[in-house]
Amino acid sequence: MAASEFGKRIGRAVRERIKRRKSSVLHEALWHDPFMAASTRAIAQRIPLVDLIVHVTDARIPLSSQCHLLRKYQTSSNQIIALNKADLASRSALQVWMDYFSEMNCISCGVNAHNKDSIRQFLSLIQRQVGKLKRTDHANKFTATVMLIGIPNVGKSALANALHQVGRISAAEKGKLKHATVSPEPGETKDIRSYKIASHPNIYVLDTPAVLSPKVPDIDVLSKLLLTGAIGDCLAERKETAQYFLAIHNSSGQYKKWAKLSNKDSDWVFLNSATECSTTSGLRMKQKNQIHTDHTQDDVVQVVRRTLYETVSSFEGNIRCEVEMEALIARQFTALQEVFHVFTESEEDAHVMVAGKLLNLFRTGRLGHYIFDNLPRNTH
Ligand SMILES: Nc1nc2c(ncn2[C@@H]2O[C@H](COP(=O)(O)OP(=O)(O)OP(=O)(O)O)[C@@H](O)[C@H]2O)c(=O)[nH]1
Ligand SMILES: [Mg+2]
Repeated sequence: MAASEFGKRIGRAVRERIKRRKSSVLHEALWHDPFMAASTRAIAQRIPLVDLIVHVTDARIPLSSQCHLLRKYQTSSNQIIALNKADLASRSALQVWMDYFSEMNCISCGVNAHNKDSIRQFLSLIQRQVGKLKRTDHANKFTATVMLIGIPNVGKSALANALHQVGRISAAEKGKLKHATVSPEPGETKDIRSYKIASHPNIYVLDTPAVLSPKVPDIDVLSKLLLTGAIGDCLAERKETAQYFLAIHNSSGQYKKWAKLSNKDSDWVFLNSATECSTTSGLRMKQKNQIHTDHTQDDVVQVVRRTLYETVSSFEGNIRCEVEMEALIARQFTALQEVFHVFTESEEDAHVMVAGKLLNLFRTGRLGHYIFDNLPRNTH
């Protein structure tokens, strides 16, 4: 498939860049630096001391985002695999992955760190698991520690904050809420910090710095880590990352659900920001009713979706062929340049800007729901 060729292409570019950096003065700074090595040692030393491990992964890449430190604990009853960012993943495919983990005797749970109900359910699961721990006598006096471990940018700190907030409120405890720093850039958290998330028994969650294996993974994994933001965009050309996304998007058929946004296929009236000012309430109602399933009313998002739909559905080439897919993507870049109002002298600069904006929309879930990993072959 053309999409996997695009993935391999960018995975190779990332690996080359890491290799080049390794032999330069800025030694390994792009992958596994001495700071990460030290924090990994600190985390590994604590693993045997904590009561429960939450292995935080990205639901869009349930395998590729696994942390090498935890492989041997996977089926242990004191580990939960949190498939975080579940809001960005395809719901039905995520259920298949949870069934897979269950067959593997692993406890897994889809979570959205930005959603209180999801966090409440996740907190209940943690409390149930803690409740099963051996110390049933003096249960109320027992204090449990839960450590969040994972690769960069999977949402460990966002989960720590959300659990702390929900847990403290439900425990009706007074006192200031603490805040872990959350950032879209990988590698934000620099130390291990504890946050109280429940009382009776007391449960503390430890937020930790990101862990990556010192061994650079294969190019398929690298490309997915890049696409989901687990490793920084500085490791590849933004344009290539966006091309990879478009190749997946065009092959996935996700664009089909945006047919209703196309002028050709419906009488839906697209309102850009200029016309919206002069709309009547009737038109507003019409728009509201017709896109009631969309969680965003953002005009630009709607035009991007429509543009993607129209460019793919009108394309007559064979998108299974890499060269033809590339031609389609080039066409999409040109169309999106207008949508994003990107006008620069150099076409290359314009494409880099388009790529940045497109990746931002994709990574915030506004261009569809995806799971990029395939289930291991011998199971399904
Ligand atoms: N859509 C969505 N975004 C999330 C979710 N959880 C975290 N994020 C976003 O993902 C980005 C990374 O979140 P962090 O909590 O900083 O991730 P981290 O694992 O602590 O990252 P490091 O400290 O760099 O290892 C931020 O932009 C968060 O807002 C989630 O469940 N859904
Ligand atoms: Mg963090």
